[in-house]
Amino acid sequence: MLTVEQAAGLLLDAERSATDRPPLTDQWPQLDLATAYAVQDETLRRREAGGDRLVGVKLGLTSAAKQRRMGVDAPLTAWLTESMMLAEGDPVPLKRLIHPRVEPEIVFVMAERLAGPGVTPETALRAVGEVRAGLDVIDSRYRDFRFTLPDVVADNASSAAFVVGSRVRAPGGTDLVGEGCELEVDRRVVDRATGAAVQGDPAAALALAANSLGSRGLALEPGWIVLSGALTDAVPVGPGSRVTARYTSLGAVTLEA
Ligand code: 0L1
Ligand code: MG
Repeated sequence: MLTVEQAAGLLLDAERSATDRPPLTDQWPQLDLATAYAVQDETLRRREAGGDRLVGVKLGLTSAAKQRRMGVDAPLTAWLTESMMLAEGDPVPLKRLIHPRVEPEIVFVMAERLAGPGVTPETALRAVGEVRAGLDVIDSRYRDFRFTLPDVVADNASSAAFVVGSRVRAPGGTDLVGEGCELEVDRRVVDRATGAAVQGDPAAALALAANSLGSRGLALEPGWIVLSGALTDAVPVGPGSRVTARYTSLGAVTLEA
């Protein structure tokens, strides 16, 4: 059994020392989802106390295929902070990561506040200012990416870094469900998907985030970035890797390691 504060400290220590660890639930089997979100919030509080700034939210495990692979049965939300932001062309900070993987995502930039309950994909999109391409760099603090849903919630959905593409699309002008994406590693296409892979519709994932935050008395705020969830499987990155997500209308975004 651990306290929320102890669990947050263990996860941040693992992140800061780039050292993997066993899942929290090995020593705290009673960890439930509400407590796991309290641990996640405590890690955010400590990041902010250290000078970091909240810039948005990411959804994780939004596709049924990825949920099956990771052995969990629901999507989750987690916090994005300024220190996780990479600019296009920045290298993936391999030295401070354990076993990073990269996955393509559709990114929303909020124009207006959006709070559940009752948010639908349609009402969610009305609060969006921009749609962009993105890449999410994940780096579970758990050895071999072995975790339960409460473990990964506490670990802020394996957050490590992300990049947002420069091409801007208006939400109304983009067929998000049909938006195609090719994932290239070292200039070779390794996977393909459309926006339908993200909860059937990335706008549905956005609504899910607003409703989930709403149930905790929180909201998506104007200016926030929302990573809506991976379209394909994540690919490992190592020294010299180059990963590109090439979208049909959102343009391309690349990370090099
Ligand atoms: O962004 C994500 O979907 C990550 C969710 C956590 C699961 C993982 O580490 O693969
Ligand atoms: Mg992701």
